[in-house]
Amino acid sequence: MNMTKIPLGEWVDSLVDWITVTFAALFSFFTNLIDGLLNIIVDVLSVGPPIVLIIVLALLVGYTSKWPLGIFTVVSLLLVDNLGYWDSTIQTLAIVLVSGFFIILLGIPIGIWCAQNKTVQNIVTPILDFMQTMPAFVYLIPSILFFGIGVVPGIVASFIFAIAPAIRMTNLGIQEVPKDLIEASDAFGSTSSQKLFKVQLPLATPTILAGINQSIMLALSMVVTASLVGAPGLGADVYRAVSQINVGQGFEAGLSIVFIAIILDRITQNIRKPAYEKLVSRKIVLSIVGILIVVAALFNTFTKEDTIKGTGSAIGESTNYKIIGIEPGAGLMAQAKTAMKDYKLDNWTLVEGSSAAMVAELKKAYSKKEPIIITGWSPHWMFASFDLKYLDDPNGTFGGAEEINTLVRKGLKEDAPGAYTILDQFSWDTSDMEKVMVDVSGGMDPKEAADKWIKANTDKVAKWTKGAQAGNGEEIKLVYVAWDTEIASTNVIAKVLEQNGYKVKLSQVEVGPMFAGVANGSVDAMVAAWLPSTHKDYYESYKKDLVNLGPNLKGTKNGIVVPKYVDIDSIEDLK
Ligand code: PBE
Repeated sequence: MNMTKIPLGEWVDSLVDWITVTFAALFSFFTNLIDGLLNIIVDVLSVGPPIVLIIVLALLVGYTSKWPLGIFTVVSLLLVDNLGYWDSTIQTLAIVLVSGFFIILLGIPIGIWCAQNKTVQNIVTPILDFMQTMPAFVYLIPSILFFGIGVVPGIVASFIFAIAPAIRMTNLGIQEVPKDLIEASDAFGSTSSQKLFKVQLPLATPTILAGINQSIMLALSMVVTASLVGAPGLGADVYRAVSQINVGQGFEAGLSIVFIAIILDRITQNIRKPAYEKLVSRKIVLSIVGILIVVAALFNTFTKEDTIKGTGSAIGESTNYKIIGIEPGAGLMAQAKTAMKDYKLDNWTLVEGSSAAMVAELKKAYSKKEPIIITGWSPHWMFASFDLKYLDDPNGTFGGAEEINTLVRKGLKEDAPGAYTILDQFSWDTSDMEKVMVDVSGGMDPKEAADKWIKANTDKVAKWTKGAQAGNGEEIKLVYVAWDTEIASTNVIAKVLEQNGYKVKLSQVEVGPMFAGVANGSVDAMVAAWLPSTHKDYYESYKKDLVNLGPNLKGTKNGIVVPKYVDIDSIEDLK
């Protein structure tokens, strides 16, 4: 049956476009609000040396959940600090606290409303089901467009993902209040707000708190996902570890998340009936915590002023000292970090995320002619779509022109000689690759774009397949990272292999796994090794276990890129 596809995706696209434009002012208000709140919390949490916060948290955990857990808190947080994850931990705590704040602010009133009004409940319940089951990744996409790359889209996505239990449990808690108590309070002629605040809410508190506890745990579970769009913290450490297959770092950062989870869980679970309530009343403890927060905040506002002034550059001020990066494991990111050291860009941060998020951010800034600084590489379609320039790199940190190499697993030559020959002979020019990239960036399916290029370049393809024996439906597994360059090349070579009798399976992975996969033979080949500089580290660690078939493309370039309207020319101008 040949029915036209319902353009649901297109509709959502145009809806999101429309929202992005129409509510731009509102979104930038929220971005600033959330960012501001987050900064305050980070400042407050890091007001003294780590041990201050460790002691405060330990006392709080001990007070709510008995002294052994207090000691556990001290030991575990000292370990986190010792391993070097303290700053990340603060970031993660702050992200969870901000999401938690908004969850409480909105979740409880909505829950109450649901409990009081059947219609509202009937409308809200399916929405909550939808929010909880839609994969959380999906929220990240519009969030980047609305709130830009960084921590804010991560917080928004966590909020959407995590608010449901708070609403549901508030609703449930209130509905579970025994009927006779309600009748009694009605009989005494209490108004509905008296009934709510004096009877329903107090009785529902345990259930409500259980909901908040669950919501906060869910928000914490989102930190790794949020790091894909540039949220810093322990989640970013885990993501970086995956992307570079760094088992040790992954374990350390993961363990730190576990500690934070235990601490937050115990505090929120037991705060209603603290273990030592008889010794010190809850009111006193909460007041002390409140006073500490206020003192820390005041201390910050008075000491902060003069640290920022004097070091600023105009371009730094207007971009918030941010360089928008890509996947944490990319060679380009390692180069950018080295460049920041070489050029002494101490007060700048390199935002980790993904190539797609970086491009989204570029598009957004470009349409408003706002300054933006990104990590970039060529060939790339963005140079055709936007007026961009590389910043001069007088120190040569980004290396010179490079080649993209084809790497295959050992033994492929014997197992699939035809595929080996084609992979070996595969080579094209930047202009070829750009044609495929432009089509893909314009919305064409990568497979289709590859097919189109192949049809238009039969002579080139004939050279690749010359003398190659045809396959017999053997499976060839190709790996690649979702960089625009690699999406283009991998799809083209995949199609050519298919046309020559192979069954090709493509897997999209992170950088480290791409090299590791070819080296350990679990996949057959990749056409994405940028050498000699970009992927030097990966290549050095895996080269003895793989076969290098040489370059498939020459003349690539990496660097720091800005739109032409940005008034600087060299990386040195960022200082
Ligand atoms: N790149 C594109 C990759 C290689 C391909 C420059 C973003 C990297 O930095 O690892």
